[in-house]
Amino acid sequence: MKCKFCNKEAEVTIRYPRMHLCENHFKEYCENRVKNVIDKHRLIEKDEKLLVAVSGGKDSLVLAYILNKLGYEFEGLHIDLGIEDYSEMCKKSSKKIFSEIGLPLHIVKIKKLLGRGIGEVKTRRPVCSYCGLTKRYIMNKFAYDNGFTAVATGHNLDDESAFVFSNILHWNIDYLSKQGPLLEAEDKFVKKIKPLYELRDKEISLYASFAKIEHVTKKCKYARGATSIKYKKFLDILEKDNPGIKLNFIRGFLRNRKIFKKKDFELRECEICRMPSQGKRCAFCRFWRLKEPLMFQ
Ligand code: Q46
Ligand code: ZN
Ligand code: ZN
Repeated sequence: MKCKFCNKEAEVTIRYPRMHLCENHFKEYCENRVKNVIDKHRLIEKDEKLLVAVSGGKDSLVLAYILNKLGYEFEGLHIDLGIEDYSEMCKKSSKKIFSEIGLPLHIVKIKKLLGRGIGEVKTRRPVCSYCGLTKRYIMNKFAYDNGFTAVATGHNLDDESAFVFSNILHWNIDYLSKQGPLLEAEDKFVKKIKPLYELRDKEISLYASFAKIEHVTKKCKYARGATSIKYKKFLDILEKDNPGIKLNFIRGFLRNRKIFKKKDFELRECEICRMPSQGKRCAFCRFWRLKEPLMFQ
């Protein structure tokens, strides 16, 4: 089978939109998809001071690689979660890609900052729940303290369709109203963007292997049993018989998202860190029992 755009043998078949592509045209197709999402949703403004959060996994490293290829200027942030050799591998892959693209990478070490790594806190709360809280808080606070105007993350089509699907299933309207490739800045919350919003998991893996992007394939030991995996598997079954269903689901959701609009919470300032909070102290300062704010300047 020949590539749709040149005479070379096709290496990849995309089922929706259906086409056969050679390696180079497949990479170009992925890069164009990212560019289209950025332009369509106006994710990156002209003078944006952009921070790209990288975990060491394929998604965020492909994101950094493609944004650099598309000519965007940015700096990276890697959060070292302190999960034994897994975190060491993640840090190594993140450093490698940033040294290859020649852009600065900041590394924040949770253990050094908070005394314990993820998984070392005695709590009834599931590890992934406080890991997520910690990552979201640090990404935003680091960006805010250092004058970044946007934070990009590597969430892809499979992550986002599973997230929307599970939240519709449970009618978590609060989560749905603000879900999408762009979350505008508000108060001390820096703008969040997801340029890989329309790229599939498999496409990103293939891109990483064609572009020879070394990334961590080992799963974090706490990932087992995450409910999002079940929803992803279910959507994969649907996609198999109905190519394009995830993309159409997520695009339809964005067109109709306003029906989930809920009144915003009144936010006040956390008495410890002065970041927006629903209560006297924000969830992050409460969980880590902080007496002083974390500062990243
Ligand atoms: S790193 Fe953290 Fe994930 Fe590990 S502890 Fe859970 S949330 S699984 S993306
Ligand atoms: Zn080709
Ligand atoms: Zn706080």
